[in-house]
Amino acid sequence: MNVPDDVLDLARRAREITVLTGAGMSAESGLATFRDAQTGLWANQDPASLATPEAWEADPARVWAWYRWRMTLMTRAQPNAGHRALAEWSEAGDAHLWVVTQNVDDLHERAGSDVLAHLHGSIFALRCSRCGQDADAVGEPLTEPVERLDPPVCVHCGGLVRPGIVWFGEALPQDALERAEAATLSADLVFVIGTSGIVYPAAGLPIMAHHRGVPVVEINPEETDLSDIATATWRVPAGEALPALLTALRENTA
Ligand code: BJW
Ligand code: ZN
Repeated sequence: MNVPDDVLDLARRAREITVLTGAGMSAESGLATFRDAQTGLWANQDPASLATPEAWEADPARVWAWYRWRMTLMTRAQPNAGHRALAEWSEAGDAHLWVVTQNVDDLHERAGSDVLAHLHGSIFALRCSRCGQDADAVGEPLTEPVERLDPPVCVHCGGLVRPGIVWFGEALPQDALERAEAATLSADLVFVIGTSGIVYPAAGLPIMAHHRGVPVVEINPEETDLSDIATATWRVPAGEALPALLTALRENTA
């Protein structure tokens, strides 16, 4: 695959690169993106209506069943060629890469990347919804989806255990957001990969970079809310684009 000249040129010159990833990064690992049509038990449900504190308060067993099944799918999934190329680039290239992800899976880490910030938390980092203490009781593995499943109970206070992710209306982890902002401000290039760019404050990061004159490269098969501020756009899947970019960079420096 040919790498567009403008993308290659920007990548070749950059020394500090911040990479913001979204659900499209894991699509080629077989994980549905957040705004893809849901399938099976959740076919008629809007995921945004499940990812809220209100949905949890109203029916924790319904919300826990969804997350428990997604944990199973994320555990079964393997990092794809895009995750692996980012990890290799980070280790092998002249540039330093800071990976900032909105994804709640662990596929960047399993490919070998150090993730600077999980802006929306991790699905595997469970905590008590009442006292906030970390919890490790995930309950029985789920081998098929179910409509309802009682969440585990906190050993400290008897509250319900919830996934350690950020729902709509909840604050992002302050330390993760601060690290992501600092990396965005110090970057000389920002990649935005596989995100629709509609969820804030994450989508504000590349916009902030753009306003400071930092070039932004978007890798996404579709146009997004961030396309207008991108210096260069590359309309291909991440799992094809990133290995091709890494190969081209290596050829360039050989
Ligand atoms: C491919 C591909 C391939 C496909 N290769 N690409 C204005 C400013 C600030 C905030 C707001 C605002 N207006 C509204 C808000 C509030 C709200 C918000 O942003 N709402 C918008 C919908 C308008 N934000 C919040 O509530 C945040 N909190 C907050 O603002 O707190 C304030 C506060 C401060 C102090 C105290 C209290 C509160 C929290 C946001 C939390 C988001 N959480 C979720 C769920 C996480 C858990 C879970 O997974 O269930 O995070 S929502 C969901 O969206 C998930 C994702 O991380 C996030 C972003 O989605 P993403 O990754 O972009 O996925 P998709 O599906 O949208 O797009 C996939 C893309 O991939 C597509 O473009 C495809 O084309 C592409 N693609 N295949 C490359 N192979
Ligand atoms: Zn508790």
